[in-house]
Amino acid sequence: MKKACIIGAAFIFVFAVLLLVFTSGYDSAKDGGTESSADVREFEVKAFRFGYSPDTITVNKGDKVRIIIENTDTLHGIRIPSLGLAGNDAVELSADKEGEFEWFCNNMCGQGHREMKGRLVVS
Ligand SMILES: [Cu+2]
Repeated sequence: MKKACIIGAAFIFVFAVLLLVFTSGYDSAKDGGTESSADVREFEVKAFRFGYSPDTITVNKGDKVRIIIENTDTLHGIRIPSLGLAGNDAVELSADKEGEFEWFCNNMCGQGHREMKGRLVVS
């Protein structure tokens, strides 16, 4: 009978420890998520026939970046083929790789479409 009590107490102890580990792990993951979403660097880029303003954005390696695209005359968007990204209203990325990444217009918008270019610089 005494042995059963000890086993029962051990179970309760293990359960309490697991609960503590689980809840503390959950809290820190939640805090991390909140922090990272607050740390996103936002840039507004105007897209027009046939260019971007600004046409160069410079960020630091490791930054979380959101480029918000304001299509001023018709639908343009941004496409960054070297990063496999494209968006009409916004492009989001983690700038994990250093370098210069050229972007292009994401939608056929007229004769100057192919000349529409910009640059994301990660240093
Ligand atoms: Cu275009």
